[in-house]
Amino acid sequence: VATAPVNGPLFSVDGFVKEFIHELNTAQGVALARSSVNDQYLALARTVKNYLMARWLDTNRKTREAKVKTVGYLSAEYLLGRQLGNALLASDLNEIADKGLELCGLDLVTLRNQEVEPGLGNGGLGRLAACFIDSLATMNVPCIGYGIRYEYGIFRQTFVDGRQVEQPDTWLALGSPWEFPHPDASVQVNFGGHTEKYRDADGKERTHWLPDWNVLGVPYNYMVPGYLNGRVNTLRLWSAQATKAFDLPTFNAGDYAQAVRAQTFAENISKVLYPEDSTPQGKELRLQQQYFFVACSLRDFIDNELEDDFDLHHLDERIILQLNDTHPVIAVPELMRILMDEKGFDWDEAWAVTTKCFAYTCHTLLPEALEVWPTELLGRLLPRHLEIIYAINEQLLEEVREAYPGDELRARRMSIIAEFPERGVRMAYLATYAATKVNGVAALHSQLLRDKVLPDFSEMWPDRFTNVTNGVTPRRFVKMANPKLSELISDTIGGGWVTDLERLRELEPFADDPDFRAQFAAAKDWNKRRLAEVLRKRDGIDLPDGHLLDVMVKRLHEYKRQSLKLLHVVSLYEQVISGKLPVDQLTPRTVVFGAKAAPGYKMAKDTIHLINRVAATVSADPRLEGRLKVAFPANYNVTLAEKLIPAADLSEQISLAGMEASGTGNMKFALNGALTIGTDDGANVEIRELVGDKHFFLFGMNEPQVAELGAKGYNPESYYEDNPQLKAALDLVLSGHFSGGDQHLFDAVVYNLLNSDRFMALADFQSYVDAQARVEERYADTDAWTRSAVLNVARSGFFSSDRSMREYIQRIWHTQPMM
Ligand code: DL6
Repeated sequence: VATAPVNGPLFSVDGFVKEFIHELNTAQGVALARSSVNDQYLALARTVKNYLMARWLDTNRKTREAKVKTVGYLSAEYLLGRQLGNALLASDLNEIADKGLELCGLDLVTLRNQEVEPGLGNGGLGRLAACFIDSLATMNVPCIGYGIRYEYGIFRQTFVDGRQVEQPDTWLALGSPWEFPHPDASVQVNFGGHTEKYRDADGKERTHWLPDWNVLGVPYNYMVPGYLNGRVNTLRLWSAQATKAFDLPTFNAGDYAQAVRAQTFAENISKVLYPEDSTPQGKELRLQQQYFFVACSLRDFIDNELEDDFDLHHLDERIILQLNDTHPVIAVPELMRILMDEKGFDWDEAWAVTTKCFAYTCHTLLPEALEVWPTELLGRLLPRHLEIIYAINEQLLEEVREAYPGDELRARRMSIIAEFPERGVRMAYLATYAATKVNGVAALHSQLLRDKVLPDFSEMWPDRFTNVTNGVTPRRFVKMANPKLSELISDTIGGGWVTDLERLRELEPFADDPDFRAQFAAAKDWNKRRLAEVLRKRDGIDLPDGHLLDVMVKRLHEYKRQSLKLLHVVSLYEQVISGKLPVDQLTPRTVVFGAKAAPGYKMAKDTIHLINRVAATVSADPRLEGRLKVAFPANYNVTLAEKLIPAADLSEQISLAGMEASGTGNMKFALNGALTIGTDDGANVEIRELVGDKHFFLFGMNEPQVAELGAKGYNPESYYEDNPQLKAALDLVLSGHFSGGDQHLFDAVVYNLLNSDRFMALADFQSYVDAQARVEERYADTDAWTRSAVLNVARSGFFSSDRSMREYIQRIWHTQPMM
């Protein structure tokens, strides 16, 4: 699908070198001989950007001219990862850049490593958004990603004495070559104040919002290049600025702090990403962020992307606004407000348009992760929006009462306004009522969403609910992250799989080909050596050769059950040091954890501390003879994921069934030839169905069993009492063995498991240990293991985000790719 060259000179190595040196000299103002690695990286980034530029302008022009429907993806998070490698891949410039830089005496890998990744997301939800926009560009589908340009992204995690200490993420400090600020296109966003009623010229009652403060949203555009297709979509992130730079008289009077107070206040809005994964903090600033970016985005689309004379009654013909979780849901009353208060629509007209323009994706099952904004706060920040929400709710309740006469309890259950523990707006209900479609992110999740989270809504509007199982981009997570495996796949079945991932199926017969398996295993070994080098340099961690690489990387959360993995490690260790298990019977294994905890989440931080203490003790104990090692590199991020996942043998997906909405790490591991040990949760269910039971290590209770145990009354301590292996592991922690003799350091973690264990780690312990024994058995048979690994790759093509996007397009968005 290569397109005609748009700006020619870069197509030759000479052309590349000229452009690169030109950028170095003119944009960085240095000669090659005097340039730093950062100068070189910036010049290279600009060179690639220049190459993409003509395509970007071309995409924008054609899309405008075609007046086609665009996807407006509204997401508070985009966890993009490094940009350079992806841009080189998308534009097929890797080889030219490599050769050109060599002529300059430089090394492409070194320059790529100079880039600081924009960590504008917390985890799965933000990374999913990044995968989706990559797929849409690759599939030629018009899309604008809208979000926030946080000055500080997800915190940089460090460990001090094994405890997590957060550092600010200064991703912009060394320059940000990928963005295009457009202060000239800034948008004003209002907050606070009150509303007033008045009569318009036709005598109709209308409402004014008289806000009392405002900020400016400055758009920063980023390129989203499609893979080798010449399309470059746009990601538009908003940065908050004060409407007034600073107060000059106050400044001149010497009160410098007061002079910039308003500016600081305004700019705080896009200062920092909320480091929360699944529990909302009732923070005013967060609601400001949410309204800020959706208000900017709607204004931008209506004023700048549509023709001046466009009739907004047909807005749905030009945009579908996808709500990535509840964070952007305030866009619903905002669109109603624009249509009614600014464009003169009646309520019914505005509602008819609004309900055609939104679709909502829910990404959670945890009740505490469903946002509820106190009406007091919402009314104070956005008084007009609260009025509109009340009116929407009245209409909803009227419909409910009409459909279920006399069922007042149901009406109360379905109300958008919660009355307890305080009066608040249930954003998920608002989204569900307003959206054309509501989807969960894996088959099991969508079913539980219908049956348990939104049962009344799904009963009343069954057709509104659908499932789209998540996916990941094969460009970044296979082609770029795993070059050796990609080469092997392309040599075997051709290169078409990169944009048609189901073609990986063609690899199935090769699982039985010893030659192919040997090459497959060689690629895995290469990835392990590459990882070893990264961890040595980055973290001072030595990765032993020849170990089963057992990896658990994801946010630290109790429901994900890092503690269960840790109990397994402690148990293996305990059995060896107590003489129950001869060390030579232990499968040589390195367990790698990677996890950030939300800074305010004490249990998660205590668990990190314990993991680090166990890692230090186990790895240093000579009795283990190098057979068991635990590594916990700090600051797990997309860049590290790209090295860790391709090297892994075993993927740990061990959440309590019914808790993980989907997971996307699980897909990345399977696509890179790791076998999964996992529960029947989220997308694990579909992975297991596709790769086959034999090639997936299932353990633990399923969701109905979890529900049954919960209903019966769960007593974690009984598992401790009844299972000597589990008891010995927990007792070892309680003995102070991992805490220099301090018997109470980890009380919070251990007694939480013994007394409460909300996510039933102890109930699933034995089943997990048994599954790990099956893992070891299979691993001992190298051929059988590699065969399973090949089949995991061959059968995981379904998990491409291109497939997810196709499903959204067909069932939710009804957009068309451009030719
Ligand atoms: O859908 C993307 C991702 C899922 O894969 C994870 O299972 C899920 O935990 C995550 N959800 C969130 C929830 N945030 N909120 N609210 O991050 O979404």
